[in-house]
Amino acid sequence: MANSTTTTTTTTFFTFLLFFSTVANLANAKTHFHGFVVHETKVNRLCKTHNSITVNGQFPGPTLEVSNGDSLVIRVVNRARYNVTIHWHGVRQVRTAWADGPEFITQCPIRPGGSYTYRFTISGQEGTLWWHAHSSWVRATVYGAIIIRPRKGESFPFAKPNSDSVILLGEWWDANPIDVIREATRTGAAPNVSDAYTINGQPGDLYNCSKKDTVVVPVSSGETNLIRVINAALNQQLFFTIANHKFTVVGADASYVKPFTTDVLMLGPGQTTDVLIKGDQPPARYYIAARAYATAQGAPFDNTTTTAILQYEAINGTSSKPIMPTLPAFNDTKTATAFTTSFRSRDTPIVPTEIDENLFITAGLGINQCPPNANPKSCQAPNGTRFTASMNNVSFVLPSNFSLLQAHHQGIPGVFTTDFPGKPPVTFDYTGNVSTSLWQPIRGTKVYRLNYGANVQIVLQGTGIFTAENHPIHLHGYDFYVVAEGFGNFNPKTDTAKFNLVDPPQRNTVSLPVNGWAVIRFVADNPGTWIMHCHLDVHIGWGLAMVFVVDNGVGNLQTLEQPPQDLPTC
Ligand SMILES: *[C@@H]1O[C@H](CO)[C@@H](O)[C@H](O)[C@H]1NC(C)=O
Ligand SMILES: *[C@@H]1O[C@H](CO)[C@@H](O)[C@H](O)[C@H]1NC(C)=O
Ligand SMILES: *[C@@H]1O[C@H](CO)[C@@H](O)[C@H](O)[C@H]1NC(C)=O
Ligand SMILES: *[C@@H]1O[C@H](CO)[C@@H](O)[C@H](O)[C@H]1NC(C)=O
Ligand SMILES: *[C@@H]1O[C@H](CO)[C@@H](O)[C@H](O)[C@H]1NC(C)=O
Ligand SMILES: *[C@@H]1O[C@H](CO)[C@@H](O)[C@H](O)[C@H]1NC(C)=O
Ligand SMILES: *[C@@H]1O[C@H](CO)[C@@H](O)[C@H](O)[C@H]1NC(C)=O
Ligand SMILES: *[C@@H]1O[C@H](CO)[C@@H](O)[C@H](O)[C@H]1NC(C)=O
Ligand SMILES: *[C@@H]1O[C@H](CO)[C@@H](O)[C@H](O)[C@H]1NC(C)=O
Ligand SMILES: *[C@@H]1O[C@H](CO)[C@@H](O)[C@H](O)[C@H]1NC(C)=O
Ligand SMILES: [Cu+2]
Repeated sequence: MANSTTTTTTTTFFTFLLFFSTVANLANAKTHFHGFVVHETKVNRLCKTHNSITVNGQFPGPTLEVSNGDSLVIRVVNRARYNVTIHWHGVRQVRTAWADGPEFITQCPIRPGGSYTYRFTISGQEGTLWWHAHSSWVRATVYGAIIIRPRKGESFPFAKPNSDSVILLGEWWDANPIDVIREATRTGAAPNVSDAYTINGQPGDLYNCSKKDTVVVPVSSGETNLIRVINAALNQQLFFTIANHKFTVVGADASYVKPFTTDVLMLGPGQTTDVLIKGDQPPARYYIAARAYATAQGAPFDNTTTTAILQYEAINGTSSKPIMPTLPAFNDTKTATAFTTSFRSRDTPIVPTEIDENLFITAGLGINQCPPNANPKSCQAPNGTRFTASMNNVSFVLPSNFSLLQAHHQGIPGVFTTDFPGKPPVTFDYTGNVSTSLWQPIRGTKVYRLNYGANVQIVLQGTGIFTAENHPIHLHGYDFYVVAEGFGNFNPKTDTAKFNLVDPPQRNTVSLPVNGWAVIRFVADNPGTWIMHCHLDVHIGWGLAMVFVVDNGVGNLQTLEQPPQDLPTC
């Protein structure tokens, strides 16, 4: 199946690197060159063969292994029939917003037959990130892991594990995922749910025709494995567990955390969690399993379970039946919350305290009424409507003639407006029974402008419009501190006292609790146009997004680089 093609090996250019910094150990930093050819490949899953879009014929795509401080040069050639861009999820892209990837935000799509070379440097991040297509639903099969190890001569802030493995959780449709989203765009209804979840591209034992391909993760008695878990699913938060084994969580979203132990992880799409597991159980075969954490009341979801097998070295063959773990109930918000509130930054970071921009942003679904003369086929959400979603009542619309970054950089008018509201236009009981008169947002390509270096706080407030739901909110270009989260409506009088300004975790994707709120802080020290969106692709398509335009600061080091020569045009 996987006819992997050339990925160019690592090369070092000392002279090139001298540009970046004068830090002595940078002489160890490397530049990694890769070629990503996006094309159709036959992939057989659930007893059927599909022509899936892949990178280099691999599904999941190639793993990028780098060290903190390294640079990457990745030439992407699009030989597929869809527009494609690649996003390096969680990579800060300091001054290199042109390489971030979301279509129509930082670049126009790479059209079929086109190519684009992404150039960026990893700085100050260690752990696990990932890359994925950021165009329509192409990322259903176009994704892979990014492993960032400590710089040469530096070490993990924990005993060196004996082995290191990646678990990419994905979602599989027994259909062309692009057809699935196009159908939903046409009808206005929710897209079909997936038919399987996957671990490293394989559904596992519990699905038809999957047994012989089930992923096996080896473990040796007494040894410690570092497992890098990534939720690459399109639309579903997932619980993750291994029978009879405990996890020690050591990192998330490429930042280290104070180690804590747990039996189960919950990851929203976009999030990564690095865990240590010990081979401390009787040699046997144990299921690794993931299934949905589903919070939208009454909404259909894929309720299947994906598995892989943790197999002790001492066990021969595949005869013994693996031991199955118990997974939390699909609606076990208590377990999800216990997990998400256990994170503490490993070190004592400098959390911004003097806030320059105090924003309050609601996030939730909505309903668009159809005009009386509309074709009923295009209004198949409940009661002849169309689904939508918004932040502060603005349903985000992508531009089509220029990327926002180009428009911003070149001063092209008419592509966006800078009137994204810093607070909800109407105050209401966000998590109560919201009057249907408030359900229909406006549409717009509205951005919020930030001065370079501004200290930003955002209260993200979920709404109960149509149905409350947990939303994984992802910010491009930044890691932010999650200083607090809670249920109900955020109350500044009582909730501010609960902020953790001592050791809050740094993340790029926060799990916004169902019918609740989360407060994040960051320093706007990276110029560019940065989208903040729900990482459930069904919601981003409905407009659950907004964009920050961060201005340049003073001098070169605070200024966006010039656009690359080969930047695609629209
Ligand atoms: C979505 O599901 C419906 C009902 O099962 C099916 O008829 C339709 O073909 C599916 N759509 C796609 C694009 O697979
Ligand atoms: C497996 O195949 C059988 C027979 O075709 C079918 O009845 C069953 O629903 C399938 N199970 C799954 C999980 O798809
Ligand atoms: C999944 O949903 C189907 C129907 O939608 C139901 O028949 C089945 O029992 C559910 N499975 C689990 C594990 O809840
Ligand atoms: C596994 O196989 C090896 C070689 O075939 C054999 O020496 C060993 O005893 C086997 N171990 C178990 C636990 O069956
Ligand atoms: C979770 O779902 C079960 C049924 O599947 C239901 O009995 C229970 O009340 C639900 N719990 C919550 C917190 O919604
Ligand atoms: C649909 O209309 C019915 C009858 O007017 C109403 O009871 C129900 O709440 C509506 N549902 C939605 C989702 O608007
Ligand atoms: C770009 O598209 C927008 C929206 O369609 C339009 O208003 C604007 O004039 C266009 N800008 C240029 C320079 O073509
Ligand atoms: C929500 O409010 C509407 C209108 O006031 C009312 O008809 C409906 O019964 C309420 N629903 C709930 C669950 O309280
Ligand atoms: C959103 O804006 C529309 C149009 O002005 C309005 O009808 C609706 O009530 C607003 N909803 C909220 C939640 O602000
Ligand atoms: C592909 O991108 C171009 C802009 O670069 C756009 O005009 C076109 O509509 C896109 N195609 C699809 C199928 O979205
Ligand atoms: Cu969402």
